[in-house]
Amino acid sequence: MMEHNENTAVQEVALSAFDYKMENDQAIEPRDEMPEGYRKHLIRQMSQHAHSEVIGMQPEGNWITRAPSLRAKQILLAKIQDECGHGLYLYSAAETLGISRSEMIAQLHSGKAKYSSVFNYPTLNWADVGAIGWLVDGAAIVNQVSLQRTSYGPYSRAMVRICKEESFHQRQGYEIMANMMRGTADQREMAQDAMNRWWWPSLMMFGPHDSSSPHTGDAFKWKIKRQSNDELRAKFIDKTVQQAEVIGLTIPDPELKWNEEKGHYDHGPINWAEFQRVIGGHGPCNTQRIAHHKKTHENGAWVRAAAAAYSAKQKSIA
Ligand code: BYC
Repeated sequence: MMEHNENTAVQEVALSAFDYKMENDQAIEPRDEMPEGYRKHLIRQMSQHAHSEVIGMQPEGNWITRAPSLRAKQILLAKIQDECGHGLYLYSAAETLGISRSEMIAQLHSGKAKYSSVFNYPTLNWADVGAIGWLVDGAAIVNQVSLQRTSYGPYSRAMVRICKEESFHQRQGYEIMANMMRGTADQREMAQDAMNRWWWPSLMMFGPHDSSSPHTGDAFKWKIKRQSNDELRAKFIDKTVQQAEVIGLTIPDPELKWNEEKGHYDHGPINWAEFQRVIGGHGPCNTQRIAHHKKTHENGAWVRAAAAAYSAKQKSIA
């Protein structure tokens, strides 16, 4: 009984240290005591973020062998490798919260863990590779720049590094779109068509409106999110409208209008029924994305076995 009381007292002191750090904007580190809800919230978000980076390699990977020039191919390869690296930083950061990488992968395969809705749409042609880099990475940066100040140290530090690489990705996509807009009428039409298909899924990346986002309350309380889904979406729209204008692309939203009072663009309604369908597993490519991940994971079993055997051997020598 005595021991129990002492443990409880120690835990209370540790949790008030958590509150102190929160109030004073100090990073929470892996060895710090933290509320169970905080730990679970982060595991959910960070693992889904990691899965998004890795699944996000698939739509672009389809175009490595079909890139229109050696230069374009080299750049695309480097970008996709970066996405893989981002996934690895994020899995490692999430592991500091007490979940293993294999558990996270099992949750992805069983459908318990989500990944970004946007990667369930197909890449039909080269303009789509441009639209992904420009719009999808562009949306990701807006979200991730904000996450650089998230309260969990390892997540925040991973974001700093990821954002540096992500800004190159966004420029890679914009360059493809700008080049196509300087090309033939057919190329301009392809670029506009890709824009039309990727615009709305990119807006959905920021998640539901604040009024229907169940996790936002806790995320703000624990300083995991510093800006809300709608605030970040508005930021993305404002900067992208200008970039579209410069290269002559039209945003596929007849209701898009500058709102002087708010200092932001107003936009038309987002199709949330489509969003729910896609995150519920019924988007155009959900089945294909998970099947490919499972197959690749199984094919990689020998690599994991070899790494484990090598590590055991090193330990036995030491
Ligand atoms: N897709 O209460 P909410 C990249 C889910 S990849 C799927 O607002 P939260 C790249 C949400 O998880 C970058 N699901 O949640 C890679 C929750 O469901 P659960 C990916 C979504 O967490 C390769 C439910 O809806 N970035 O850069 O407060 C090539 C309610 O939502 C989505 C990140 O992952 C969605 N779009 O806010 C190119 C950023 N939206 O978990 C590029 C990290 C919402 O209860 N994540 N849901 O089953 C975040 O910042 C936040 O988790 C979100 C959602 C803003 C996404």
